[in-house]
Amino acid sequence: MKIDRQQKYQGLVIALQANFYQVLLNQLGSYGVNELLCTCRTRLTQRGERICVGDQVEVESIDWKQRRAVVVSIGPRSSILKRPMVANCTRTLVVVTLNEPNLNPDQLSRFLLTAEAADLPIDVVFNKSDLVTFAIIQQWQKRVYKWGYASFAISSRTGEGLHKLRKHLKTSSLSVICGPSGVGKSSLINSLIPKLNLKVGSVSGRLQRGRHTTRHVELFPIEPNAMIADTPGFNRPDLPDEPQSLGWLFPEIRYAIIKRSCRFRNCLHQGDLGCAIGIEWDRYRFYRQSLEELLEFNKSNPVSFIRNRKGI
Ligand SMILES: Nc1nc2c(ncn2[C@@H]2O[C@H](COP(=O)(O)OP(=O)(O)O)[C@@H](O)[C@H]2O)c(=O)[nH]1
Ligand SMILES: [Mg+2]
Ligand SMILES: [Zn+2]
Repeated sequence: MKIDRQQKYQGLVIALQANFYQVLLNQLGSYGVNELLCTCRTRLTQRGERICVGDQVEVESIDWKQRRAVVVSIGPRSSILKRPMVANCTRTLVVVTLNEPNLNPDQLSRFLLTAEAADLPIDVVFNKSDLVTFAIIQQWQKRVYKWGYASFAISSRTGEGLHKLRKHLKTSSLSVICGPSGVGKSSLINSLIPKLNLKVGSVSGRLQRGRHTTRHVELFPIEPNAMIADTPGFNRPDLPDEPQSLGWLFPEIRYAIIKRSCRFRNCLHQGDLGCAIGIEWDRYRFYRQSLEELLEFNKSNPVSFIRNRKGI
């Protein structure tokens, strides 16, 4: 089989596994092929470039019969979400449940911080609405609204609330679904794209932690120009690197500072005199705890602190 070495195609990385990249071509190739399994030109990895799901890439050395090719360059990125690692996402949905598993507000906040660090629009999704009363959901929706987030109450089992969510997602080119395991992320994608039939796991045992069924990040189309990313669940996202910039990841702090700034520019918002934020807000305890964790970590890892400060 002759391989055309010159022909170049552009596409979107929709999945990666080990050293292979699944690339969805922006236009159909020979024999109607639209997906290629690719390796990556060694020069790219030598330069330290890392291909992520969501990257726009250029491929060549295409073997249309075997559906294989080689990635030769990566396009510029508009955003990067660190964990799950996804490039060019335009929205994050943090999915949680109030029951099976129970909601842990601090865990939800850690997911929100990761999404904030990527500077993306964020929504909270309360799944499994079939398992709790409307009043309880409403209470939580009001609470996260005060934190600064819009939310959706849905059930991927009964279909409740899905229509509104689908409409919302169609306006975004790449939405990433993240959240703890077992909350129904894969089930949600299955209900949004019924022909998909992704594997779902059941919530296991007394600990009510989900079994990790989804092992890789993968993109699926809701519409031709609106992709959605299923991601493996993980239960404790890392905090961002810098204590100084932690506050900026809380909408409550951002909004307060826009109205009136703190007396000192390097204020860490711990309720000191001259701080414009104060301590009378719902997530203050979580904020303080996260700040202390970061300060403690940086004290015991001075090298990583220096590295973080340089943005390496
Ligand atoms: N009652 C109820 N169960 C759900 C709903 N969505 C998902 N589940 C169940 O929750 C479990 C975990 O689902 P899965 O999609 O694998 O969660 P993931 O780990 O977040 O991807 C499975 O047993 C699903 O059947 C829902 O809306 N209501
Ligand atoms: Mg899953
Ligand atoms: Zn302050």
